Order: sequence, then C-alpha cells, then structure tokens
Amino acid sequence: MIAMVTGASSGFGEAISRALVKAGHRVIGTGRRAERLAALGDELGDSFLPLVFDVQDKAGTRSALEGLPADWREVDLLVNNAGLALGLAPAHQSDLDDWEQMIATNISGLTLVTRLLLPGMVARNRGHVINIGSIAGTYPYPGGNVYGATKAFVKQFSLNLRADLAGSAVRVTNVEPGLCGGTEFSNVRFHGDDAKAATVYQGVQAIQPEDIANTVLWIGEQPAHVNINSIEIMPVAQTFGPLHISRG
Ligand code: NDP
Ligand code: 8X3
Repeated sequence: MIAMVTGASSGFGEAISRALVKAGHRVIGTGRRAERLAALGDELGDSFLPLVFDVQDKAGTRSALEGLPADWREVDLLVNNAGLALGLAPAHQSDLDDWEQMIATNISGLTLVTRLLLPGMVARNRGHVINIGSIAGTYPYPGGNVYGATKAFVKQFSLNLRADLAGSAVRVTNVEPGLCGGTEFSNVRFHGDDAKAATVYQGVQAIQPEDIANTVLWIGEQPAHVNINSIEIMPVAQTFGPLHISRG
C-alpha cells in the first residue's frame, strides 16, 4: 500500500511514517522542512519518498502531487496530519496572522490535499482518509478559539466526506487526540519559547507520537467493511473539569 502522511517532518507524522514503513507499506512523507524529510528518508530507505511542499500554497501543493513518480501516484491512505496551533491568548487579544495561518493550514491545506487525492481513491474504489483532528474540536478551552474551531471543521468535514462517499469503498476517520508530548506542537504554539512549551507536559504522562501511530495503524488495518468514524484518545492524566461560572 502507498500512504501519504502530511507533516512527516516531526511529531505524529514522523512516528506514523515509521510505523507504516515498518508494517511493510510505502510512504510519501510531506512537509516544508526538506532536511528533516531527507533525514527520515535516510533512516527509512526506499520505502519512504520525501515530498516538500507547503499546504498553504495551492499551486505548489498541486504541482508537487502532480509531479509524483508514476509508481507513487496511487495513494491508498492519506493521513492528513500537517497542522498547528499558534498562540493561546483570548480571542480579543489574539494575533490575526496566527488565526489566518491556522485556518490556511488546518482547514484550507487539509481540504486541498484531500480534494487532490480523493478522485483517484474513488476511481479505484479503494482508499482511506485519516484526518488528525483534536479533542479541541469537541471541548472548548480558554485560548483554544480558532485552533479548536479548525479542528471542529475537520471533525465535520470527516463526517460529510463519509456522506459523499456513500456506495464507495473509500473510508474516512477522524482521530481526536488530547494532550500529547514528544512533538513540536507546543514549541510551535508558543512561537519557539521552548521553556514555556516544556511546562505544558511537566509532571504529566502524556500520550506519545508512537501511541498515535499505533492507533492510525490499527484504524487502517480494520477489515475493509469496517469504518472507524472517529476515535478520541486522552492520557489517563487528562480529564474533564467543571464549567466555568462567573459570579457577580
Ligand atoms: P508538530 O509540530 O511536531 O508537527 C506538525 C507537522 O505539520 C510538521 O511536520 C510540520 O512540518 C507540518 N506542517 C505544519 N504546517 C505546515 C504547512 N503549512 N505545510 C506543510 N506541513 C506543515 O506537531 P504534532 O505532531 O503534535 O501535530 C500533528 C497534528 O496533530 C496537528 O494537526 C495537530 O493539530 C494535531 N494534534 C496534536 C496534538 C498534540 O498535543 N501534540 C493533540 C491533538 C492533535 P514542517 O514544519 O516541516 O512544514
Ligand atoms: C492539541 C490538544 O488540548 O492542546 O490539539 O488543544 S490541545
């Protein structure tokens, strides 16, 4: 099987790529950082094809996919993982550029790659789109404003794809992880403030990228008649709090 994993240069995408190759699949790993993808290619060998593009760049994404070598074009599994959170400020203090970048990446980029690969899957009547959403798409939290809203989009987009794929064998799943360490997620969210990023995981046994990779592998390995619509995964250490009430 040929898989495309977006955001393979770090975190979940890197772990998912490793797990898929280890399971005997061929993986196209994408991202903006060519050197990271090349290093992963050195590790994984001929089963891994690095493909550099920015999902915010429509023309660049289209030409990267159109330029795939002939024997790498029939993608059976698309893992839409590339994404990011930027900032944790309340909405009225957030940076509008951060908001626009999250929307351009998590929504426009994800829908673009999906739209480009889906026709081939439908034509072959074979394929699986696994989107990496988030618990932030279901549960609101202070400062989650646009990030959570982009993941709510991913959740509903996943369900609506299933509706459009009625009668087709193509499957769609939304993976909704909670607090996960071992990635650059918080370093990116806090614009390179690594000390602040580290505090997010202090004293917590968070989910690791390998846990998400195992989950993706399991979802993909279900029998062809089974569609896992969504799966929500949190560390045991993360749970729910009471709703906030402001008292006068
Ligand atoms: P990382 O920051 O470690 O990885 C993000 C990946 O996305 C990188 O490979 C990055 O590659 C890629 N990416 C970001 N922007 C673009 C872009 N414009 N074009 C192409 N690739 C891009 O974070 P995670 O591994 O933690 O995050 C992966 C996904 O999981 C995200 O969608 C995130 O929202 C989601 N998630 C993360 C959770 C967590 O707690 N870590 C929990 C729930 C969901 P490059 O910089 O090379 O372009
Ligand atoms: C990442 C998890 O809770 O930081 O999507 O938004 S959270």
